[in-house]
Amino acid sequence: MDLRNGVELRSLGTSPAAFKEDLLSNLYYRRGTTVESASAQDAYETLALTVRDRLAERRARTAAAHYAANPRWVYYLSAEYLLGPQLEQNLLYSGTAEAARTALEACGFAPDEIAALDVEPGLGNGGLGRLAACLLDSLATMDIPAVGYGIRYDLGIFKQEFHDGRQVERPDDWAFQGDPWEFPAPDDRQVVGFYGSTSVVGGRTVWTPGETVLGEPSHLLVPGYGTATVNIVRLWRAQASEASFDLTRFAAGQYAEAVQDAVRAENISKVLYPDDSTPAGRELRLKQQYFLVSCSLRDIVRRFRLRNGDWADFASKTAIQLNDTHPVLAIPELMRLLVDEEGLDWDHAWSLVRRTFNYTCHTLLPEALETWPVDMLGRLLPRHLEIIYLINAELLDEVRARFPDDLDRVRRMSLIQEEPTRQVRMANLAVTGTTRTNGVAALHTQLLTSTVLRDFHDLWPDRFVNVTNGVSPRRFVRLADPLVSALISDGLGTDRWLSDLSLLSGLAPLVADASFRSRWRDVKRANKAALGLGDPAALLDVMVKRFHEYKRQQLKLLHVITLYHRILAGGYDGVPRTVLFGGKAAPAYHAAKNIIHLINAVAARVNADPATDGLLTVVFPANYNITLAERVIPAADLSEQISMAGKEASGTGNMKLSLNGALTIGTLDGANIEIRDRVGADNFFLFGLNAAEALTLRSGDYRPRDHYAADGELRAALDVISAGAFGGVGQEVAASLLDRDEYLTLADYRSYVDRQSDVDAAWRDQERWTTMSILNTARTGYFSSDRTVADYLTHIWHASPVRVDA
Ligand code: GPK
Repeated sequence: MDLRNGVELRSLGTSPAAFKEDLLSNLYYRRGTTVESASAQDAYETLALTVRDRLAERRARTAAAHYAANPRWVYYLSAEYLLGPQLEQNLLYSGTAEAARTALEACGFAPDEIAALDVEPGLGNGGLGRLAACLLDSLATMDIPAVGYGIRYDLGIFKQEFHDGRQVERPDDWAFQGDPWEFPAPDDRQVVGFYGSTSVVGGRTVWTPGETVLGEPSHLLVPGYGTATVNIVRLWRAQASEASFDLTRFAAGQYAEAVQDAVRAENISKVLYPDDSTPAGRELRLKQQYFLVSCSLRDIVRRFRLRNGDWADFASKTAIQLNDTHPVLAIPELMRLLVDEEGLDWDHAWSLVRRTFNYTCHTLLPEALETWPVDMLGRLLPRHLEIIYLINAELLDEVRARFPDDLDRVRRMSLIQEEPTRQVRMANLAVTGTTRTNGVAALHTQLLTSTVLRDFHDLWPDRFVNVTNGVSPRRFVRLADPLVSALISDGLGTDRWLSDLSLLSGLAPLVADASFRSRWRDVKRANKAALGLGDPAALLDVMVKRFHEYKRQQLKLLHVITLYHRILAGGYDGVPRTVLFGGKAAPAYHAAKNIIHLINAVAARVNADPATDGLLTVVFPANYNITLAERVIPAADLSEQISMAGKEASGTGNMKLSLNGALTIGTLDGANIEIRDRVGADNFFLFGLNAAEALTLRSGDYRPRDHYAADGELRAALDVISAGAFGGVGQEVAASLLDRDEYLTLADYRSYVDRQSDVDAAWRDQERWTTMSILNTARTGYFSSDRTVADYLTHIWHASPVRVDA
């Protein structure tokens, strides 16, 4: 392909010989060492460069094609990305996995040992961050010109360790060896302002910041699968400007003081906030959010100007998706750029802003809707607060015009909460400043529009749409489970399902084929053996996700204790199980950390008791992350999706597990409902209250002790916990369940435990189980993030593919 500057790209070969030649040349010229003296780290970094070069070539073609097309771009703004390990992905997408293995071996390196050095960038907390990564994967696969913007945290999500069963958090210095996948782009650095004051000069408002920080970008390649498109994710790192080093103080021996301003500046991208679904009310977090927004918008404007001259075209060339409220300051920031810096009139600017942005909401927990103290926001970003007030005045005029004499509605919808303290409501700002607001599963969108965002839905019903989440089949089927992927391709006679997951429906007739069923079982068994936790013949019962009381790991634990009691009572008739927990709790979330501690205590007791041998094992590998998810998910037989109905926005682990052939036990919550609709009620273990029933019970006088009194097994389980059989932590957990039980754990206990007996019955008939398992995979092709992206394109982004020549 002829690039813009007339340079013909040479095509790097993907044969083992060509790969080996480049591997050696990179080892000599770029790593500066030799085969004889190379360490494993040298080999890893050289391998990464050799693979990266092959994608970089496609990236250059992609950039040229995009530049020529001047398309509408999709920009994804997200404070979190959980990209997962890069090496295996890039080997697969560049088609060099085999060549690399052969070349490494020929040079005397051990491929598996070297691959193990790949560190995943843990730049997110949980579902929201992984969804962002899956959407980027699908955007590239579908040839959509797109850029993800985020923060390059020095320290990612903490490493979880268990000390005496308690969660201990360790810093995750993920890039301390350097990150071979990253391209720094210092020329594109931006200057970000904070604090200061505003004044009016010649009719225009000017903000004079009191402090400035540099944002330095670097990018990672985001290859599409089965296409030449390679997009990027651009991550910003805070850097102190030269002026913040105080040479005078340094010369005077005041070393700490000399660098204090620089340290403060660089702290902005130092660490990912490890909260999940709860806003951390901290000024540094607000600084992070503005830092991301300010750098990214300036970059977007720079890119727009490369091809366009007229602001009137901005919205037709730019679709910016706000991933939850974290980047919502982009709304006032773009108003500021357009009105104050570019001199557009307010109404024109507002029309462009509203047509550029869209907003995805990921929660229903009222406590998770971000608000910022007016004082803090006004001090940190004085001009933005003024702009928010101006937007609010127009909003409230519209509300009063539509709903005269409804003062309470005006109060509820205002961008400013007055009581008990003055706060800016970021979700209200998000809906007001965008074309579309979407929920992430059908039930979620319905509950959003009827509860937390109801007033906005009354005013602007057309702004709301549902886009059900999805997951990347490349990462979570092909990379995670090569064995089942090969079997699927064999069964379908093609591997095209990897970019058209609806083809999985072709597996359904194969349930009638006894040899296919037996191969399917063998694969599951092999995956369990490879995981190496528990007996591969036992049912692997998996609950992996962040720890949160609404997700109800405590309910699963009550079930485990009940099974243990049944075993101790003798004559146990349940099937052998390995129960696997995985997940982290926010460091400040005391109740969730208690549940982790209690699970570990119960596991220690159960596993040490010879009575449970061959019947029940409880495992809790520490530090659940994408790397571990890719080993656990393909091995799972049973997927636990047991949140209190009406609390889990969607869930995406539920999709990954079902796609890999695990059966679900779950409530009618989030995307569970859509999964059940597709796999069929017979292939899904449903239990518990639905969202309406849960809401009714919660708003009446729910009395958890009535369930305790009425149910002997439940009582026995809670009694041993309260009695301190698993340590003092148990008393706290039991008291919280008996006294409050915010998430109706006790109300759903009996239904859950009884449904687990149906799971046992299904498992005993292995042919039946295998049929159900295959049908789960065959019927969940809908949950590909390719379909999710297609929905965003149709309903929200209205952007088109640009093909890149191979
Ligand atoms: C929702 F609000 C949040 C949050 O702060 N972090 C997060 O991971 C999750 N989420 C939801 O809890 C899931 O139900 C959902 O599937 C996921 O976001 C992606 O939409």
